[in-house]
Amino acid sequence: MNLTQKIIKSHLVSGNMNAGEEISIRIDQTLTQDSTGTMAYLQFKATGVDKVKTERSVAYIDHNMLQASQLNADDHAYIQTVALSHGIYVSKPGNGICHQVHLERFGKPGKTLLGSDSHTPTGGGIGMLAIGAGGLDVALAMGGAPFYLIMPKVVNIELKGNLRKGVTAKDVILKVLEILTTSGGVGKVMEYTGEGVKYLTVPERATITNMGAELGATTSVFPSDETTREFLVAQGRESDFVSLTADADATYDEHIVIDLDNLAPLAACPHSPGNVKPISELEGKKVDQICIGSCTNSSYLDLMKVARILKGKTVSPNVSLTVSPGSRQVLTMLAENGALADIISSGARILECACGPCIGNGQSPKQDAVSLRTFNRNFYNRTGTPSANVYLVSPETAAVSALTGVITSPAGVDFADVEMPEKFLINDNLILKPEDFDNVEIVRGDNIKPFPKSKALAETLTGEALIKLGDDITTDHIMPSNASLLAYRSNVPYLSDYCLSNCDKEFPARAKKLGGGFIIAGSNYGQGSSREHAALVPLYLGIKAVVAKSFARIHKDNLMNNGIIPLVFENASDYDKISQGDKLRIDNAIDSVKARKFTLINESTGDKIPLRLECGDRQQNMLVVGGSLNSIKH
Ligand code: MIC
Ligand code: SF4
Repeated sequence: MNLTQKIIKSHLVSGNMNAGEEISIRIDQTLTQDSTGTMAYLQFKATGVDKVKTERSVAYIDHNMLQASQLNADDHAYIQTVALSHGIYVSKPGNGICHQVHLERFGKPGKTLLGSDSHTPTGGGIGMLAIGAGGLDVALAMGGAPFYLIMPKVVNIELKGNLRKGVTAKDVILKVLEILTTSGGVGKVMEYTGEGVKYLTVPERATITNMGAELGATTSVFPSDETTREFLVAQGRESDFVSLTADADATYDEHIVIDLDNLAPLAACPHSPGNVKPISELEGKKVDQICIGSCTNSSYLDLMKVARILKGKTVSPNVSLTVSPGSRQVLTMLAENGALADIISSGARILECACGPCIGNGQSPKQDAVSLRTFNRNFYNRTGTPSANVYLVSPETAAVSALTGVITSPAGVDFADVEMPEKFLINDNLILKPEDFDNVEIVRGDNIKPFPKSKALAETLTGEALIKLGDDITTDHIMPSNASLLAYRSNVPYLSDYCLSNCDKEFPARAKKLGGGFIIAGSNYGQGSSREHAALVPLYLGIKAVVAKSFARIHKDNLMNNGIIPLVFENASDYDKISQGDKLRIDNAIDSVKARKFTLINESTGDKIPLRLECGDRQQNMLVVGGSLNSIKH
């Protein structure tokens, strides 16, 4: 067996491990973050379960930190109190980004982790099967329910050789994105093997598994080996180590070889992580802003390299450079060894240990800016500046370019090597343990509104094609997140006025006026975030079905969990037979769900369009009763 199969087998609750069939697995650990957490905890409460049933569940507060009004602090207080009262650990604001902290303090090789954030696969860097999901799925897993997924195909990514100086783990995952594109991982797990693995530290492996989310993959995983053991020893957690690798005769569904020796620095160009070009083709482009950080590239190792490059130098006059350390552990270590002083002295602005600019929570660049970011997503308008162009690069490329003011390759730049520490600085005093608190009173501020409830499926679905979208629509298009909207993540009615506003500002008003209808889309609809709001808000607006050429995994599950039917064109060319404003009808919806075959009648043109529903038996039943929570009540 390969490693993916081994971990799945040891957690299998139902189903057969044949790629494409629905299985369910036991979840050992969960994580939530604040911008998906408030909803997830409201949903957890709706299950009626008192204490979580997992080995470890952690609620992180890391996304929404601006506190420009009381709203953010209301969310933080709700999460802290609701989590502690249900047996969940809390990582307080300032402790760091969920994925970085989880890797440092909680992740265990061979365990399963379900997180209400699409970059949960970061845990694959330490040999976990770590999967991102909507808040409702995470809420159910906290309550002890298994997690349902389609048994993935397993892609072997074999790493040959070793990286040259200036070429990084970020360039490895950018290469994989160049090969597979942003939908090439759907229904698959990326499993890394080969001699190159042993040269990659755990944080570097985590960069690769983190950004594997951009492939649309179920997750990505590295073996747990001597390097993993050393990392856990350095985190004071040697007892959490187990050795895990694929069998020598393991088989895979696909095989990709990446020759690390020949890799060059790369960048993902606007507006997709899959739009990859060599840095050599971009060199000399003037840069206005550089942001170093995010769950992809903010480890001790990353920021030490940045400090070495910046030491004794000054950031270019045209560039605004920000650095957000991934965790308080990283920040404190940099402070203690003097590297922080080197970064500050260069003219960089130090932000708190949080997602910050990555989710558009501050640092929106100026009009038409070129922004270099070490993050994982450069979707249109994610920065909050629609005209900005974001390039995703490694911390080395970012630091070197900050000094020159133009995109510059770090290959050949001389800076002192950085070693992994033998001991990390361990201070868990910002992690609250539920066992230390009795009778916690849940604090629920006015901003925290109930989540919308879906109804049982009607026999006939009618409505207009409210909008017709192209390919690769992201959840940042469907439910934008920026500094002004993030504070309303627990207020679906408020958010509904911004649904799809990145595509068409009139959409929310139209949907409200017409009492809902259909969304028509191209391929890979819903790529990106796990935010369930991209389903809850359409549910609130009365969206009955989304008809697309194909869907991204997490968003499709979120739609079904909330009773919205994700339908796929039987013939992709039928996409052309629907225009915005056409009157659409589906008869016999319940039987169609059971048959997984639908006929969409376009009353405006007379066309009858065959559609299919790609889902398992469980999801069929769920759609009929109107979503996951209704199904559980039944
Ligand atoms: C993201 O990187 O897009 C986010 C913000 O972390 C999201 C979660 C969210 O929208 O709250 C994700 O990756 O799932
Ligand atoms: Fe936070 Fe950005 Fe990572 Fe999402 S991708 S968890 S916003 S740092």
